[in-house]
Amino acid sequence: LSRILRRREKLPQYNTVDDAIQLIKNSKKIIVLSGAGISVSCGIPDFRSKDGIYANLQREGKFELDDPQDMFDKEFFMHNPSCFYSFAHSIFPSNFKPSPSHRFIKLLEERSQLLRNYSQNIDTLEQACGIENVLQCHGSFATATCTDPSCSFKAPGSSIRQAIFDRTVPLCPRCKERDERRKTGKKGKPVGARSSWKAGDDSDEEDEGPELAYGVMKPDITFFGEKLSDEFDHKLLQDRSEVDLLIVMGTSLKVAPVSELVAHIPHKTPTILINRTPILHMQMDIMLLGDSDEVVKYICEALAWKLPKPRMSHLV
Ligand code: CNA
Repeated sequence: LSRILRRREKLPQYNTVDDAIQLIKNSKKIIVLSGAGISVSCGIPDFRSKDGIYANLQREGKFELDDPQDMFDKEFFMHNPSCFYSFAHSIFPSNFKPSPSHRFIKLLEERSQLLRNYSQNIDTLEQACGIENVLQCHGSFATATCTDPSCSFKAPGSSIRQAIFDRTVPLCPRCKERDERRKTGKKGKPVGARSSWKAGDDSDEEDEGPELAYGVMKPDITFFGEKLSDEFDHKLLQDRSEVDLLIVMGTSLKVAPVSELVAHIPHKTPTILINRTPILHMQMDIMLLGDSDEVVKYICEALAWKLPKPRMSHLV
């Protein structure tokens, strides 16, 4: 559609790799919409590739999920947090290094060409790479919050790190303290959290119907069934009038509302997709198909740009 509209309005058409290179060279307000694909070369699988997390969860079958998406579903988590915590160690940002694709985004920022990086990733590799103008649309492991809405205790992600690697469920220290006080004051059963939750333990302590995981610490990553922060809408509203190029990188654009960003920017804004697989449900002006690291290296070579050295300053 954007092509047709642009043709009708006699706006320039963009089709080739050279067009992409010139657009990247000359644009001053670039939005980069990135996804799990740009962290695959760092050793973090994406969701939907054939060797991604969903396929692995299905293949291994050890978590007995009806749908692999349940692993990141809020309602499922509230019934069975131990399932997520048996698995979370494999995606927790620890020794991962930013990829050339992250460094390319940093380079755009250093060149004052980056309007904003809208990242769907939760691995905090943007911060590790020193990208400042980033919005982590789906949150990150940098912080964690208690699932009990009457508590909502917030702590740094590092406070649940050990539990993640031990594959146990981290309980909220504030709720634990409150429960202790209740117990000693003999004021009855604590609300929600079971004090002895362990990975793989999904037995009910008492047969009182399904118990919800109140009083459990949950990393501040957006699960299915959770709303995005208002910041996404606010920033997009602000950026859509300024953006002069959209680069979509390493994402299947299957997760709304972030995927809708593409439709919310003006149709005259050129769009470039850098991805291993094509995207057919949304119109892009130019598709550069392949590993994003290789594509950005090619672009940098053509422009005689040097990728910045990776910085390693982990948030978690
Ligand atoms: P996705 O749906 O798994 O899509 C990933 C896309 O990247 C696919 O289209 C792949 O073809 C493509 N791809 C894979 N490897 C490469 C590569 N080397 N170079 C270029 N493209 C590649 O993941 P999305 O990001 O689209 O989905 C959004 C989800 C994924 C968000 O909610 C994230 O939180 C979630 N996620 C994040 C991480 C992470 O933080 N690293 C990892 C896994 C999932």
